[in-house]
Amino acid sequence: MGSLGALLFLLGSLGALADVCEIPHVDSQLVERMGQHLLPWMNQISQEQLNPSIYVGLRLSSVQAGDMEAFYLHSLKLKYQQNILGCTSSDDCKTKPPMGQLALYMLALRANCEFARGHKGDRLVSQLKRFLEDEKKAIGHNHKDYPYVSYYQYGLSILALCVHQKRVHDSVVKKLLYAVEHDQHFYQGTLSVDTEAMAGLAFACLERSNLNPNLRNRITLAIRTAIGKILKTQTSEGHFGHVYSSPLALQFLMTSPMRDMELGTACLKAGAALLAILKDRGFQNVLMISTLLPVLNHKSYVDLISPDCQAPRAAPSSLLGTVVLEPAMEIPSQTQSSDVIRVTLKVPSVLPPYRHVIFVPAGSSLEDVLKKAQELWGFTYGTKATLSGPYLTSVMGKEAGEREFWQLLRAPDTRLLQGIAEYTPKDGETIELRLVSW
Ligand code: B12
Repeated sequence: MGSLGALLFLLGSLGALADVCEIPHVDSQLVERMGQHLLPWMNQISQEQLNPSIYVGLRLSSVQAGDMEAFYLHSLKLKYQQNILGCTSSDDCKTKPPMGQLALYMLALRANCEFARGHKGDRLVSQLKRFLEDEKKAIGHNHKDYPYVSYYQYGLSILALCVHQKRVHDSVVKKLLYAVEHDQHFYQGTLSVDTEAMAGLAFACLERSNLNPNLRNRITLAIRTAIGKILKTQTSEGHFGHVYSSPLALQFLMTSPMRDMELGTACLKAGAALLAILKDRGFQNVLMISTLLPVLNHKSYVDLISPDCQAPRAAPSSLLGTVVLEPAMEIPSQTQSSDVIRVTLKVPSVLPPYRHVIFVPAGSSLEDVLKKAQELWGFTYGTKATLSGPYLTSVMGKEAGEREFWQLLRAPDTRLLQGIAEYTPKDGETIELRLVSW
């Protein structure tokens, strides 16, 4: 081929790339480095730390964790199946893992090419269906009330049942359709990109599986609506919403067979922005990494409808296009220097309001600041373990009530994009903990 031919070929392939949702090529070393972050978590198999999202992320990615994968799935089964079988009445179930986690566990089973079958499978399916019915009732006939838990977990549960080819009633799907059609995934005036993307993934699965044929046209339209809304959130750097909502948004956008220049260009830009962050070692949170890994492998949760069951796992590292993870020689830790920084901690939502200057080593997390304040300056707080890390539940003895939460802000009014374990305040910052409704 002459040089003009080569140029035309290149332009042609770039053109083809830019009208469907694809991201730029990712260097396998970068993917491996990110996968490495999951290994220490896979060694923690205490009930609290087990996270089905890790397993799903790995199985939809080009990295493999060898024998640890099978062992991890086994631990997940022990945890969740014990819970499912032990849960006979809805009262029992209050102390059990949240339904969204059971949904993620179902995704993990499917990622291992298993269907929810038999006594245990049936229990799992009926629990999720019951959860969806309860949520549907909470939303109410006129769609004006809120689900008890969240639309995010509502969408996730429909998705999980769908990849197992389990049909939910049209009335259940209609609530999620209505939410997308009527902008109900907004919070404090901003679209929750993750919630919209999760709904989109559920619809994409339903559309492909044709489980609710009566709603087919409405589902197709809702997918387009969700795509349009997410595209509108793209920032000048390229993220959908912001850096941490881009991975799930991309998973959803990648499911679209639509050929559209705006979509193609937006995805390339979002992918390039994520890669720049990756090169800068930007992702530490295990949930985020496990959501991003499939994207880097051009996959999404919808691929769990028919996962690749032929490809060998945990085989030699020479498998074409795959990387078998080995523990890194040195696990990078948070860089803490001998410099000391000054952070002001402010809690106006309690009486008397709390305000104190705390000195911590540079590089400390917000959690370190809270600990120091608790140790030395009369501050108290409580957390609960979640799949995203420690979630702040109470401050100065005040527990967040139903539909309330302790919001993390940098003064005067910037919402933090990370939780207490990951956010590292800068010298001179004021951090506010504010009790708000959501
Ligand atoms: C719904 C939701 C909320 C709800 C949770 C209440 C509820 N009943 O669901 C509300 C609005 C209260 C909320 C608050 C916050 N959220 Co939020 N939230 C979500 C969302 C959309 C779904 C979570 C979920 O159901 N997961 C599925 C279930 C199965 O997993 P789970 O572990 O059992 O779920 C629990 C935790 O996720 C926890 N949770 C929710 N948000 C956060 C944030 C952090 C940092 C932690 C540790 C836990 C946590 O609430 C869930 C229900 O109990 C996720 C999006 C996502 N991709 O995960 C963002 C997400 C987890 N939230 C995020 C953030 C930043 C926050 C806040 C820190 C915002 C702020 N500035 O205050 C606060 C948490 C502050 C605190 N007190 O510690 C980020 C975390 C990014 C990161 N780097 O890790 C995410 C990923 C959104 C995003 N793309 O930016 N959130």
